[in-house]
Amino acid sequence: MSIKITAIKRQKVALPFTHPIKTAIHDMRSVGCLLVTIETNQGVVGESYLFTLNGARLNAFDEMVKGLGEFFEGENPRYIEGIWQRIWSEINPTGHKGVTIAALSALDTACWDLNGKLAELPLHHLFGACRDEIDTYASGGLWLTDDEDQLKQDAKDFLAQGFLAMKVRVGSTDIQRDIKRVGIVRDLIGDDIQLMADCNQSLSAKQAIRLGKALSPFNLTWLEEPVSADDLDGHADVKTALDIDIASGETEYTRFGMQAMLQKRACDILMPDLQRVGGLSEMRKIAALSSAYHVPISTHIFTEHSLSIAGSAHNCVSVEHMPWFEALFNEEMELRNGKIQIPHRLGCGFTFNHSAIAKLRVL
Ligand code: SMN
Ligand code: MG
Repeated sequence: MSIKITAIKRQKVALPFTHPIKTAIHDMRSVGCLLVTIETNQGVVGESYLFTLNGARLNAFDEMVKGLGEFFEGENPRYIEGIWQRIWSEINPTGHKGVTIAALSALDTACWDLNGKLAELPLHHLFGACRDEIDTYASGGLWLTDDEDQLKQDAKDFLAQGFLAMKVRVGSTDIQRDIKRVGIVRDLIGDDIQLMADCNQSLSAKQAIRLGKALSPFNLTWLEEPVSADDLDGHADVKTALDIDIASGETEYTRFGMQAMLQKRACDILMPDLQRVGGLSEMRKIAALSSAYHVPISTHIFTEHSLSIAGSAHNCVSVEHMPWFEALFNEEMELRNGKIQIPHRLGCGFTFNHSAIAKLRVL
């Protein structure tokens, strides 16, 4: 019996945070997730998800997954590249950024999960592996809303969990406050732990250069999204003016968006986001494109589902560790000596925990 996709199932859940948190541009109380399951005539399934902050406009994403899911129904999942291209052509009038691409991303990644299971391989083995563990940094804390005590507590918690790197949010309207906050974290963690700082696009190029210079005593691993994601020239100006590496790319879509960033020399480290790039198919192309520019990549959020890229893209230097979605899965990410172990389970290696999901509030 040849393998055939029989249905695409969708489910909406909310994962509330313990308290509201902020970056320079995000005000967050929860994430709303759309869980996507591809079913087949052989019982094997592929799973993935997308999310919106606070569950905002999740219904629009749900509708788009429903619409694009029709391209998968009745198809052989092994022809994933053909399905991707048919969808790319079909969505031309709707657009090659935003909701269409997020929906395509979730379906594509679920289809890769399915293909890994069919091949009876972990995805990094199917893609061609280069490593079994990857550097990571703790990102689920050190928010712009954190006061001095909370910053210290978050940093202590990260160290206790075994992280050797962490990211602090900056980009507030008060540059002195940003400098102070980075100093507090650096003092607490010492010189041997890596520290990154994320401006979340809130600064002008001049402000970012001023902040970057003022932060130079704190030996940051990178300064992230210093200016508006649309301002590639501004990115390049900041990158040229500062010694510190500039990381960016989480807001950009598909290899075409990344190509523009690379051509403009907008960053030292490219940060593709699985939901925004178009799924694992597109993420692999972006890793290869970036390597042609000698630019390393570090994946954005989606930790569990980006590990196959970390295990197969030689120029992937780290993954962001975001714990927000852990409750969705039966399996846990494993941190050993500060590195995430790339699972040797089949497909993406993370399966939906249906009993836990049933208890989450369905939106
Ligand atoms: C970020 C993005 C989206 C939500 C929260 C935080 C941030 C990061 O830019 O890179 O972690
Ligand atoms: Mg960021």
